[in-house]
Amino acid sequence: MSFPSRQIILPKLTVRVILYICTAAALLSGLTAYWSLQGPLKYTIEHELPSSNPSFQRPTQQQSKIYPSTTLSAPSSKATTPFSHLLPEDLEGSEDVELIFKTGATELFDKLPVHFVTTLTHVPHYNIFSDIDQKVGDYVIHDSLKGYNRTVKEKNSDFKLYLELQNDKPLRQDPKRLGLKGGWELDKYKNIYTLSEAFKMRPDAKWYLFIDADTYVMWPNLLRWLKDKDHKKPLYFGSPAMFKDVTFGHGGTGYLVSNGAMQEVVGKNPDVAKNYEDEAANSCCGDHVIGKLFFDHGIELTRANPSFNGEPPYSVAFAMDRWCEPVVTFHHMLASDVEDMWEFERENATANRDIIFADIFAHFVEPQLIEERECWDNYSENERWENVDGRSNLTYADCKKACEDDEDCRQFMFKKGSCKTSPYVKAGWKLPAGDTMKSGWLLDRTKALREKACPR
Ligand SMILES: *[C@@H]1O[C@H](CO)[C@@H](O)[C@H](O)[C@H]1NC(C)=O
Ligand SMILES: *[C@@H]1O[C@H](CO)[C@@H](O)[C@H](O)[C@H]1NC(C)=O
Ligand SMILES: *[C@@H]1O[C@H](CO)[C@@H](O)[C@H](O)[C@H]1NC(C)=O
Ligand SMILES: CC(=O)N[C@H]1CO[C@H](CO)[C@@H](O)[C@@H]1O
Repeated sequence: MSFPSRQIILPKLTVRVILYICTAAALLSGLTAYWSLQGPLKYTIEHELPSSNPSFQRPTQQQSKIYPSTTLSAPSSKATTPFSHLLPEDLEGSEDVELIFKTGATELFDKLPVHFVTTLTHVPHYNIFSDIDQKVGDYVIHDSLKGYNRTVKEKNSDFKLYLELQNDKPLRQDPKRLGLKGGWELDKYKNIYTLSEAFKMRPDAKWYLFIDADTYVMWPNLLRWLKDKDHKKPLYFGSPAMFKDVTFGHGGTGYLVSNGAMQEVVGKNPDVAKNYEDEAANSCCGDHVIGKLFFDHGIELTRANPSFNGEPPYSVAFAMDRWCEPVVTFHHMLASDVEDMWEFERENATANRDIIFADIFAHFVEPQLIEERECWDNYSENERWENVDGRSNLTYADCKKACEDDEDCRQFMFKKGSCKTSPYVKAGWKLPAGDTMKSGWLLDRTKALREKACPR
């Protein structure tokens, strides 16, 4: 069975994102060269790290949160304790990783707070960067663009939102209520300053993981994944995307940088971000600027997909290629998705065993698969026919037959005039009431997927 080796990221964005497509349409045109290169895993296997001290220290003042206690135990008023069945040594290595969230003032309150009660209850070191200095409770949010050339900020129209945010701050107006736009235009300028500031704030972390506010990290999986990697080497991991001939780690999927790489790039030149201001202005996106930065310093991206994964559980393309691989990240996670995944992880994370894609399938996808669903987008991608003359009278049954006749097909989607099939299995999403799209799965074939046992 053969799968497409290159897939476009943008058309695969979630339905929720597609709802905003009108706003984004103008921008999409500039992004047609933004590809994700899927393929088999290829990790550089490094020698074993010395085992680190599992006891958790009080973080320094520049941490985004001042931790109330020196242990990971939750206050007793909480119903459950995160990973209560895991021993501290199962989270060994937490001290070595700095987690960096990159967000923006217009989305922050929608996406970030859920992490305060989930992810960040067991991540001891992190920082949050946005486009304005602010606080959320005890959490300090840093303005990632403070150091950006002032004259340029005032002249470049991409900074319109940034200047508005700073001007409106004393007025205490929520940017969401004001309907401020321009978050996307501003975004690409943030990554490089976020990277250099994060390093200056904590230069002794072994690893720096950069994610967005709608990224979910499976923390115990990440720590295990890091165990055979050498932080002293200049390493840059991520899920490959490409722009202007530079392969870079896709930002929402998360990119991971070793201390060795940080020393090489920022340690030796603390003002390096300034040199990339022009690059940012001419780039599609901030994660590309990071790729260019490392490329210019001779550090190439090491492929970390499918473990570093750009989809939420409902649009992951399940097939054999990733079935037994550990999951490290999910992207496009709404706050409720983060909570769901957190509960699942809390129940299912075990000391010596990764949560793999097959586990996600079993918990999030398979229970949802029934023969057919009305008003449902199953994200099938291979076109069988679409609005072709004379095809408009073809039916759901014709579409199902097209899938059955193709031995690789596992699911299909039908809407009048259009039939799409797919070798992957995806749960997909319920559509707004009244939508006539209908999805079907060939259950004998989706069950066959489950028969593959993974080595444990
Ligand atoms: C900021 O940019 C302006 C215009 O490009 C330049 O003249 C100025 O030297 C820059 N300032 C700094 C501090 O780099
Ligand atoms: C995960 O935890 C749930 C309980 O929340 C349990 O029902 C399920 O069997 C577990 N899944 C796995 C793969 O262990
Ligand atoms: C579908 O429509 C085309 C022309 O619109 C016609 O030629 C064909 O016979 C129709 N097929 C069926 C199965 O009704
Ligand atoms: C995610 C995705 O590709 N969804 C598609 C499902 O099928 C409809 C109809 O063809 C497309 O419009 C969606 O884009």
